[in-house]
Amino acid sequence: MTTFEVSVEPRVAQSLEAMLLIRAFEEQSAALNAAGKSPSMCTSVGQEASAVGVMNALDERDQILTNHRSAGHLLARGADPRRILAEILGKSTGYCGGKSGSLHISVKELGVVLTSTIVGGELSLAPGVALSRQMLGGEGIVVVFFGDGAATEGIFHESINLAAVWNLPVLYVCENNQWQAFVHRKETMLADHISTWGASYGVKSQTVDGNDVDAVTAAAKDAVAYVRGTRKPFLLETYTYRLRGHMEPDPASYVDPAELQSWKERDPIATYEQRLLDEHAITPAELDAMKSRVRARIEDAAQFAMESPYPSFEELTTNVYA
Ligand SMILES: Cc1ncc(C[n+]2csc(CCOP(=O)(O)OP(=O)(O)O)c2C)c(N)n1
Repeated sequence: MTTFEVSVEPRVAQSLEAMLLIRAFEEQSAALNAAGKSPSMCTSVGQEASAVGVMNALDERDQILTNHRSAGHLLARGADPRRILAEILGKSTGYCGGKSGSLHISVKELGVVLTSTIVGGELSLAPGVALSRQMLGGEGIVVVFFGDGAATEGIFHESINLAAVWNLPVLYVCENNQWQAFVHRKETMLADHISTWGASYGVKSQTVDGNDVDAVTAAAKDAVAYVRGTRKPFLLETYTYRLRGHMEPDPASYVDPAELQSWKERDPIATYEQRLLDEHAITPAELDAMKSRVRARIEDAAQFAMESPYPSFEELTTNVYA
């Protein structure tokens, strides 16, 4: 876990530093791609409060399934930015030995079962992972992250219905970032909130401001307590916005500039920084120190990933299934 040298309240410091780390990591990944030094990846810029707030509510007993925008989830869970970046670059020091890249990464020791690049794939697996947890005993729950696009697929409805009928401890976290690759959410669904769909399956649901890390933390803590206590599913929608294109590089020329600007004004990091400064929960000097520390970690991660070797030819057929 990260330790904090600043004197601010630990949870506040942890949330802010984790969001800064994710943003810096994603911008570094995008810069490496723009420089031709990295394959493409999907970033989660703008969605940091959702990742950090939900992870704030989990503990080591819990398991996570995530989607193609997973780096933020992994970092918020405490994964090492060096090893995620190395994985994206296909290096042997990555979490999966360079074989997964950004789209299939898993981190067993942190309970991250998988990243699914098949939209909705994580939803098809979540009830099964939860069922195995139930049968093995224990109090761990399963958290599955998916987008609004995945929610419009049939598999979301099958997954949550099964979890409801079988009483499976799954926290469904829909990160409604308004975009589904190059298609706006409004073109594929009439409802504004995916959480309204939970009632159809008898599942308790809530929408939370996904750009407010404290609000997400509070809502996720309530949801986790419910799932852990009742062993029933819960649907939490974090209402947020994808501030970069779908993938790198993507100039996102299809995005309405006015809409983008309105969400930039609600940037989860800038607004949180300002709130903490206004409340004197952090000083400008502490904030600067935090940012320097994050920058140093990301520069170190980039150097580590770039200098790491590719897997050897002998490793080609190890740890893979066919
Ligand atoms: C089954 C499937 N269909 C299509 C794609 C191509 N694709 C990748 S990401 C994506 C958009 C998914 O939208 P959403 O679930 O809202 O997630 P977001 O990208 O907004 O985070 C699509 C269509 C895919 N990977 N898998």
